[in-house]
Amino acid sequence: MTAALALNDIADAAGIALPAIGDTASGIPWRLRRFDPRAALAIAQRAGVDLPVARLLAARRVAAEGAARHLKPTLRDSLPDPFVLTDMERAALRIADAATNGETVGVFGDYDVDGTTAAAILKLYCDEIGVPVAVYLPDRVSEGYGPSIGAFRELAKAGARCIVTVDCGAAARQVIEQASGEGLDVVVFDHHLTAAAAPNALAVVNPNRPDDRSGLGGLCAAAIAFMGLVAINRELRARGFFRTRTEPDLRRLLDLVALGLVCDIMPMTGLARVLTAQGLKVLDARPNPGLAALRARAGARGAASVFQLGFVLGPRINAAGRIGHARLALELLTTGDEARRAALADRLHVMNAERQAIETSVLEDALQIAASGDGRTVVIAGEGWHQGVIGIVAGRLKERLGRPAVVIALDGETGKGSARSIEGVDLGGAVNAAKAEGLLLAGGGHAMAAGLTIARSRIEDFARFLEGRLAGAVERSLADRRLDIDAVVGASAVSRRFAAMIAAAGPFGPRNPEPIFVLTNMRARALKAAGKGHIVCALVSETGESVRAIAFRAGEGQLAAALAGERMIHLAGRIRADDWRGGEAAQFEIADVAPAA
Ligand SMILES: [Mn+2]
Repeated sequence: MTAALALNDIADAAGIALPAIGDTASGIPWRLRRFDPRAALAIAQRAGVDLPVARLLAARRVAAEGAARHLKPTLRDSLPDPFVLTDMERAALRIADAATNGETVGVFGDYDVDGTTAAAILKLYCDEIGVPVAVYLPDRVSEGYGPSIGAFRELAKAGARCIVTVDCGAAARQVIEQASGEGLDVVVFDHHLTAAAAPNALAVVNPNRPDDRSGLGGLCAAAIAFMGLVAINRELRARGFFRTRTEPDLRRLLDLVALGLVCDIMPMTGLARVLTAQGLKVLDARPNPGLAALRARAGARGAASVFQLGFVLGPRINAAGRIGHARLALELLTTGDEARRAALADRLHVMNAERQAIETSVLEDALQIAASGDGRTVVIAGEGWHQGVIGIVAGRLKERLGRPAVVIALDGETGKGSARSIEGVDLGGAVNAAKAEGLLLAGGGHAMAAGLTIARSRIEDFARFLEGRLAGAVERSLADRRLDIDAVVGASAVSRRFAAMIAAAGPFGPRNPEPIFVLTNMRARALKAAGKGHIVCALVSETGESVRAIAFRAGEGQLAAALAGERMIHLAGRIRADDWRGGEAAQFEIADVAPAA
């Protein structure tokens, strides 16, 4: 029996309820994701896909007309004319002028993954077409985020009259106006939402500026830079630039674009999803040599995946900017020297391990301090904490405690803080309000993440302010938590074939969540510890069908307890190809467990 047949009876019953369950191991109730059964049927008919997959697409609001293309995303179908971005034409013409005149192009980037990959994309392109290029990436600690006049002057000294800022610049009004006054043409490739008016630059390409109508607000800086290259390449082709040179194949840069998109946590919908899907193919077939070296050094196995981008390559690229300098990562991604590449991959790999060790030690300190508080928000400050890891630690703290967390690294009489929120709690808004109240020296951010500078003497006041402002929203957010289930399936759905069908709806990420399925009335047998706290087991159905399953990082927590003892249970989880074992293997990756009532 094929997976599809086994699933049809379930998929047809659109209104099927979840089985009666007891308390879940996570403590979070399960809820069946809503979808329109007629839309699912239309998708199944128009796109010729099995109903279970049509149902996933309907739940993700994919239209029937676009469903076939959704499952085979191509740039040809999805890439808009880059000129739909406000100011892109001016930007492309200026950079094309630089190329035809043999001018040096200056690039000012950022120390995070998106900023580094965006800078690398521009540099690789210029290198390939023989245009001199100078890149400046700021130091996270000594310079901080965004351009400075000093950096611009350094690029000017290297010969650049045209400077492209990537992943920054949208809020750098003063610096850019000063640079323009000194005769520099500044082009901004950014995606950050800012309250202030766009700077008076030669061109400000930013899908999130108020007068942009491109609808591409979900692109990161690396993707904007890629759109820029599409435009520049077209312009140079029209000027006959490639009559005497080979035209670069821009698709080869897509693995870097995908890395930027995933690490900047962009919504996996629309063009961002298509670019990521194509980027993953590039990473498998003809990867950036630096990424290939890093992947090999990390011992990553199996096909390229969003997981590899976000959890293997991303952290290693980021480690450079956190505890070394981002220029190491840029060099890894752009050098033509194989020995140098291997040395850099090794260095970033080691730096990442160092970063992990620092992070663990700060996290342990922070958790200890947090244990003494009982608020709905967490504000923690410490002496001697590495500024490069406080953002990650705030994120971990938020995950562990299920509350918004602010982590402040104190240095003398002031501290720099990083804040991470939970769904539905506007932490950035609260930080802005605290700044307006005079509690902060500096601060700003988005709903989910913010940064701040604070005087040591105001930390308690700030903590009280945050608690007063956010406690209600945190309570509501915690009470509303649900695990969204896509469908209840039979054991035979855990197959390579079905896993491949689901994967075609990916890559998954924000706004395109990976489907979660429920297996009912199973018993977990042959439990084995594996790797770093994982549990591997066989799930056996009432009719004796057996499914291989794994619970990652289950350790000795609630999930492990719920799996033990061969009780009758329901399981929520993902169905994936098992690249570890390879071949036709598939497995059920357990997300949560509930006792069968
Ligand atoms: Mn970015």
